[in-house]
Amino acid sequence: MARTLIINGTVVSPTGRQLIDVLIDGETVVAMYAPGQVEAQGVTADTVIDALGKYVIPGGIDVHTHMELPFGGTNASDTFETGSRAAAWGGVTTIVDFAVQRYGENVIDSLGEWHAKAAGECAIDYAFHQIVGGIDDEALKAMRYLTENEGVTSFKLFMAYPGVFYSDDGQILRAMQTAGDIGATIMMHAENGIAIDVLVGQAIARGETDPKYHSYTRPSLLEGEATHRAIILSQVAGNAPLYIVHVSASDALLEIAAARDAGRNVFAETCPQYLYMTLEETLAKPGFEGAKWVCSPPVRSAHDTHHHHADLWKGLRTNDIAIVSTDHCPFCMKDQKELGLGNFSKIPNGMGGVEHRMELLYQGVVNGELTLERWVETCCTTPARMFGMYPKKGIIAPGADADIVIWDPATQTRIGINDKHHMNIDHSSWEGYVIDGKVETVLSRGTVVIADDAYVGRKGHGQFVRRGLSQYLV
Ligand code: DUC
Ligand code: ZN
Ligand code: ZN
Repeated sequence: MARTLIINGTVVSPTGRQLIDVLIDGETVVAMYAPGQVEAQGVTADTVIDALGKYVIPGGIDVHTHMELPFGGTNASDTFETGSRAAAWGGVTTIVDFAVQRYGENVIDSLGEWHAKAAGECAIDYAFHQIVGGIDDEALKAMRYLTENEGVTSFKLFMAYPGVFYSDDGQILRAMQTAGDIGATIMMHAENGIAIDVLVGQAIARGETDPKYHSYTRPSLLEGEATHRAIILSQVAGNAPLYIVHVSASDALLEIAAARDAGRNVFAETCPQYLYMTLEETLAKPGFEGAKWVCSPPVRSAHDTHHHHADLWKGLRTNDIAIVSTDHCPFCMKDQKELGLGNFSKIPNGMGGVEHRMELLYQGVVNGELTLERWVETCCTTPARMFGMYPKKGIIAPGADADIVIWDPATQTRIGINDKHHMNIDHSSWEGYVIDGKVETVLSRGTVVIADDAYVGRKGHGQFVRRGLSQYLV
């Protein structure tokens, strides 16, 4: 098997940084050497990568992507092929995507459908969560089956989107009771969709149809309320593991922090759009341009009583928010977002970001919001532990998969449709952002997939990862 040595780099983990050389044999990290030991011990390799002046970090893990998601009468524009390749360009070596069961469909069949979409297509490794859009006796049995047999141990429910993915409180409680019983994690989209639909109907009736009304009709109070309700239901279900996805607002974070202070099994993620973007600079752009940023929960206003950005960064530092994912769910403006011309509620919800999460969060390090170690922890290591993939994924250590990113802190990355942009979307939500630092080289299970500003990977290299239970539960 081919041996690769990465020399002279600074290896970063959640607990520190160290000058250390890394030896890979085939797909696996097999040894790590203090400076001078490679020469002293006569270690040789087929390929030597010099990482002098660079950070050597575990491959990024994005635990929230929606490749090809059917939504709003169309499908997310990245396939597993294009989306996983864009992820590799962004220093991501594992994605966890969502298989979708809608009301009336069979859960196990729907997982099979998602396997068929992804198999043989991916540039990097992939795993699945399961969306359960119709909780009934059969679906509850399937949750148990998937957890025990299929390496799918987390289930997303929606308190939003009535008539599409929505579960009522009784269904949520039953799913949480099952999850608590089998040790699985419930991932919750926490927005009060019933109340939101009333506000949306009233806005449309008043002629308020522009994209910005998407955010005005989904107030942060209704994210806070749903988050509170989800937390209480998980408590009633015996402290069932609960992971709040895509937290966008201080209102929700306050509920999560209180639950965690009380010792509950409550965890949370946020996404770069909620750390950087404001309603005024995105959705409220003139005409229909704001449609590019229609996602749910929405990007929040800079004029809210809460300072959402500052609170979310703080939540990341205090671990009330454990993970940064992207909710990557891209739609082109042409023919897709355009479905909502004249009616914001028909704009497919979602934006693309799988390529830029590592970059945008590294900018948080440069800006003094996070330490280098916390960057690695929130983007690489905790995702692996939260979703049962550690220590195979999420860390550079002997025995781990050789999923490794070499990061150049001395170069900049310009994001934009004519700059760095490899996702299958006709625009970039991050157009014009200039980031300090750059993904230089990416290895997926020992194979170089990005080097010298080129994709050198292969469709089908990525393998399905069977996951265990969350490693944060006692
Ligand atoms: N939010 C989005 O913006 N898109 C897809 C699903 C979701 O919850
Ligand atoms: Zn969601
Ligand atoms: Zn999502």
